[in-house]
Amino acid sequence: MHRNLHTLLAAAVIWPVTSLAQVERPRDAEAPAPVATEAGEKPVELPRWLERRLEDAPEELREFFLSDEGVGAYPKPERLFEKLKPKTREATIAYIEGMKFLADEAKFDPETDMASIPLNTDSSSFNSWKVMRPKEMDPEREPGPININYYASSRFGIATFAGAPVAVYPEDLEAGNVDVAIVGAPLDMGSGYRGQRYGPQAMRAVYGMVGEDMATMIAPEQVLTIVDYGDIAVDNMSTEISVHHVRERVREIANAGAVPFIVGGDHSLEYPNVAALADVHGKKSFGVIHFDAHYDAGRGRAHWITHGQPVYRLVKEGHVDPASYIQVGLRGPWPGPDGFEWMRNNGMRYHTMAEVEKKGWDTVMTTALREAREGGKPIYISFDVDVLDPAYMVGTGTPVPGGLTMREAIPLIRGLCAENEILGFEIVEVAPMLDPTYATALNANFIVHACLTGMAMRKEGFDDAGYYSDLTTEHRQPEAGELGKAEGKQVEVDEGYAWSPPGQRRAGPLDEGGESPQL
Ligand SMILES: [Mn+2]
Repeated sequence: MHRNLHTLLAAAVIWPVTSLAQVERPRDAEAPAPVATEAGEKPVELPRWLERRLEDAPEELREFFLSDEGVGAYPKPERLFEKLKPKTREATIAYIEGMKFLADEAKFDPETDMASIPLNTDSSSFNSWKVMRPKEMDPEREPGPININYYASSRFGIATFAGAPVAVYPEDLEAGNVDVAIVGAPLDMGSGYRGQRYGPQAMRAVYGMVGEDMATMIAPEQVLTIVDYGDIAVDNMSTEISVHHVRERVREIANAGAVPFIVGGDHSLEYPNVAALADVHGKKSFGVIHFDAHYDAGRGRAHWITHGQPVYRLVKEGHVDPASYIQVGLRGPWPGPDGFEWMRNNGMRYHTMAEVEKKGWDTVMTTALREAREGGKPIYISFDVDVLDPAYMVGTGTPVPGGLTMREAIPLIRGLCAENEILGFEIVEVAPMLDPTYATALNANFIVHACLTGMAMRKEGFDDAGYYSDLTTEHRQPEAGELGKAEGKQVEVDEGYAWSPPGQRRAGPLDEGGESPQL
């Protein structure tokens, strides 16, 4: 799904292709030729037998074979050599011609390919998807968050993120001194596995984003001013156009002094979200903690932005310093060695589930929490829900087994958000239509809740991931019960308690000669 094209091509080359006309060429005295691979890697030496077989091959073919697209496309060139070894010289040449044919066919051809996708700029509705209503059309009101619920309880009425009041404009965020603006971004065009556009509405529809956190006895909505900032408009025919607008809107939230919490949508949103915060707070001024089964630093594909490439583009454009980027939860088949070497070479930290298997959860996560703090920078959290095990997160496009449990994820997120200044948070890849239960949206809400709780802890002065409420984590018996009794705080037993309403007392079990009512 996120594989490098050349790796796919190399894997696909398993059949011989009709040999092209052989061209005689003078023997090259210089051998063996080093194979060009990624910068910094050791060049691969061709075995002598293969070197001899290629001596008479056309120069062009030989050059191709020694390039990044030939042997260089193979993470393990020895495997290719093993495959070629039993072949005849002619069959070897034919095989390499086949490789070259596929590599050439995959490239852009100005004769037959569209270099860009043209848009109808004559359309009178070109910007209609994102044009904002003039404020003169609104009824006059004081700026600030608006409670749109007609019930005192937020559980009914009109669904909003966290049951929170809504804010419409940056002035509302400023006037309300809003701490957290939760905003939807229903974009799923950056993924081949769609349905993430339904994430925001599903997460508004179920509970779990606020309320008392039992570990800390802190209810984030009582400490933080939280609003629902609506959904950012997207053009679900174009990721490129959409991310441009998302960046403008996230920037608007951060400029108004609120922390944006972006509910996706697919992971291509990380690019505009982080770039927007770099616009406001400065490039490389904050770290990113990336929770994901995948590293999402793919590159070199036809589309500049997809849900598999935001990390590379953020690094490449200089918005984030890879040395302040921590990846957590990676597993499954992607990336291969080249991806890990890229992360290593660029100073990026990563904590895979393989590392958890090797060292244990507590050790690895203690390290991750320490690394986040040691950066000393504020942080942005990018939470791709596929970091969770599919048992807890069925509704996502690219699930990978062997992930985090909710019991592991909640304290980790809570701790990160308590110990660090949070500049922004995104939760992406929630595709609720893939889940016939409501668990996907529910668990996604509880992840957001964990971060809101951490931010509330920090605001209350509890900025330590190890903070727990004594009340909920220690029963203190028997001393507590004895004290309760001495202070008259214990329940007074009343056997007739629920048998009849007050004032209409009828025969109950306490009344002599009476009969117990039949229930
Ligand atoms: Mn991802």
